[in-house]
Amino acid sequence: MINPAHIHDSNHSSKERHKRDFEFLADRLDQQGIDIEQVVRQLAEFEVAIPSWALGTGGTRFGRFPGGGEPRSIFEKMEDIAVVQSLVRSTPRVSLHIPWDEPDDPQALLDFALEMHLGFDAVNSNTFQDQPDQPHSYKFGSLCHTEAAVRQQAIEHHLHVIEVGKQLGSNAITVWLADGSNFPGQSHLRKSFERTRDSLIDIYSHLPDDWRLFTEHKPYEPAFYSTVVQDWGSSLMLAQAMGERASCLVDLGHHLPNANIEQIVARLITAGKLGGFHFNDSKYGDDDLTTGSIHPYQLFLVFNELIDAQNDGALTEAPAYMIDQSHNLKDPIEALLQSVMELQQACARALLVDRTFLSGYQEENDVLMAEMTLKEAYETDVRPLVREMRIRKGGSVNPINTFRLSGYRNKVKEVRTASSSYVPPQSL
Ligand SMILES: [Mn+2]
Repeated sequence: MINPAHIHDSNHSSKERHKRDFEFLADRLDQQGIDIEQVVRQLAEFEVAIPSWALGTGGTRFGRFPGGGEPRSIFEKMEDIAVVQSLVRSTPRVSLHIPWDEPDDPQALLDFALEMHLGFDAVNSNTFQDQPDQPHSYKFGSLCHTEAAVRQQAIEHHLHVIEVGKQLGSNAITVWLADGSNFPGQSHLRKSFERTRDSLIDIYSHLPDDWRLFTEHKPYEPAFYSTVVQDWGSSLMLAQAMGERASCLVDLGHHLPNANIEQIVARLITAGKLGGFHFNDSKYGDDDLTTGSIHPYQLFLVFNELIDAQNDGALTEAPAYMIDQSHNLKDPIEALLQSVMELQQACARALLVDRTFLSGYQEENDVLMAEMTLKEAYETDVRPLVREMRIRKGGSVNPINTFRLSGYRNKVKEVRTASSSYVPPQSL
């Protein structure tokens, strides 16, 4: 673990410089009529879950290059997530994947999590792979399958995932389906969607009263001709068919190039069906790169929609936020720290948008000034504000630097030796 004294000492060395930067920004924002203290408080409320599969080195179908010291069990993954949380202070919950990280003893895992001051966010099902002991194959789909017995097996898997989640104090399930086809004619486009809908309605009918269910769309891969839940429209239809506690989850990498994701977010808010996010970034497809690494302006524009909707009451329930990335080249903990810092900055920038001005310019059709109002917030260096928030919550001014100086990775490399039973993490 990272010793709190190490974080304190590390912060202390940049204390004077940070103080000057923060005061400078506070003064600048004050001139714009923005109370920096209020923004720091709002930013402190932002939380994003870490998935249990993001702590190991990811890979592609061509290869995987593990860095050493990777967690071998869900308990070691929890230790790494606690390290991330101790430095950035926005990641108090874990999103578990079943069966990859299914605990033998859920109570023992819950006790361990509480010891680490961690909780559990949405649980994730998996019907995109066959498990060794299952009677039916998902080769031709799961909830959409032509055979009722296969659909029933997939439904029961989801009920099992919910049961495990209940024991861990989770209150939501995210459903991403690989169901689809590779060739025209392979499956009946309408009927496969209707079977999926009916299977989901069955799962939803067993959902505990205080739970939510999120459907996650994705245009292609592994299915390359048609994917059953391929876009936000399909996802919305499913959520609407299920009922009030079902909503849509937007994975930023699950869109075709140049899709206007912030507008999709706005549409789902209008429909009252925006349930959650998977953050990552992409250049071409579901690339699962570090959040904000390719399209930081898009990330800001997504947060702009969220803050706008939060302010005017259109967003009644906070979406479930999660980071869904594959770390092929970077140290997974460092990549997660970087992603959380990007999210904190995007959120902070969106909190600085002058919505009175923006709304006025929109009403007057002053295109240039409306755009400049967004740019004014986006181009503000919010790092002192974000650092201040982390300091106040006991975190680090410079999380990556503090992490490197702690020597954590080298320490766990000594303890965590390779295990043949270790399953490399993947990304959803
Ligand atoms: Mn995802």
